[in-house]
Amino acid sequence: MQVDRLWRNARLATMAGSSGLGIVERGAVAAKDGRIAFAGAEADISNPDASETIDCEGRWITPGLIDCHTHLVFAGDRSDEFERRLAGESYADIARAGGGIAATVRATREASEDMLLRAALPRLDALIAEGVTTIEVKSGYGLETEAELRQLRAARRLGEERPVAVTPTYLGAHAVPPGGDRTLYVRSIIEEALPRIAAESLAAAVDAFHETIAFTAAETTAVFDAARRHGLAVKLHADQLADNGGASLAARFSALSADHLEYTSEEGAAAMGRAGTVAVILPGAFYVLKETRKPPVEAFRRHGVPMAVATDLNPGTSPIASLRLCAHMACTFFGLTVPEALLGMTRHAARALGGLDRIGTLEPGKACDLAIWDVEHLAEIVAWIGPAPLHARVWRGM
Ligand code: DI6
Ligand code: FE
Repeated sequence: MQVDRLWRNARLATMAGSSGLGIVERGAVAAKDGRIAFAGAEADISNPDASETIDCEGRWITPGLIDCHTHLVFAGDRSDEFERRLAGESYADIARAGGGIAATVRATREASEDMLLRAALPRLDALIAEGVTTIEVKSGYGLETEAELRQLRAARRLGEERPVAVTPTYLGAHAVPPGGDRTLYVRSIIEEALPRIAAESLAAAVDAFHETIAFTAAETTAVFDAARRHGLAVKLHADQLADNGGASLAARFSALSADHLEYTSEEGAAAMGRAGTVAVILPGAFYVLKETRKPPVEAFRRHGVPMAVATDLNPGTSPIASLRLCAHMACTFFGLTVPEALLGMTRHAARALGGLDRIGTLEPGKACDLAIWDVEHLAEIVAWIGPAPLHARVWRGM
């Protein structure tokens, strides 16, 4: 077998197969033209002829990590809101006083595409430093067509500036623009923004914030119908603050994922299971908002709903640029097991992006995105808070 690079003397968690982590002791991975040519037991690779061979000295290799829910591109800073919350104001109080999402919208509208890009890069670099090789990035802080498109273009450029794959999502339905008319705004999403985003391939999916404080089921349905007409996948911020039937709505549209889900009912979880919709667990916002209601993890297990874990990185409710910390919190707060957390940052996160055929496991034909860990036990990846025990990160075989 003629390959470009061969990583040998490794332990693999391939995340492949229908259950478990796909562990291979004394394993090897080979890359050719940026893709995985081989992943398995070293003894099974026939006549390896590699331009470069790397001895992993028994280290663990997992697929590169995937952060499948971020709001990474925005301008401005809201750490004043952290202090205000410490002084007793609630997230809702601050929003009513013109802070919250509206504050980020003001700053984002004033920023050029270059400024948005420059502001986002350090946050992206923090994720890259812990082994992330694919991120999803949502718009939703422009709330007018041009500003939304600018966010999506900045997101796309992140993937030109750094060795990382970026999956952009259009979240025009994040909030009604400050001072705006909600009917007109939803119409502008459907008639103005979506056709342009589809024509310019600026987003792979469409998301909406379906909550009492944001968009109704009827509005969300109208946006999703339009997304479908343009051949775009959908995802949903669902049941974060109350049970609004968000999980069932997402399932009705065969959404790639429904995200947050703290208040999701048993029926909602069952509907997601039938639809194959991934549950994206976001403990960052739960922690920052000091919420107490936890997502129904046991119901997701019972109904065979794959669980992904993501940062929800945003300047308000989840100012967290560490996917590993969020995996740690998903275990501590919500009771995920370490294997569930690891699958949630790889295989199931890939599925939440509609990308399981390309990324998320160590299998021939997939992108050769690897995280090589300086750990004895895989649990160390999730157990420790602080710098990642990452030995090396490989993106597209390099
Ligand atoms: N879920 C959230 O918690 C937020 N957006 C969303 O879709 C909050 C975003 C912010 O406060 O900036
Ligand atoms: Fe979010």
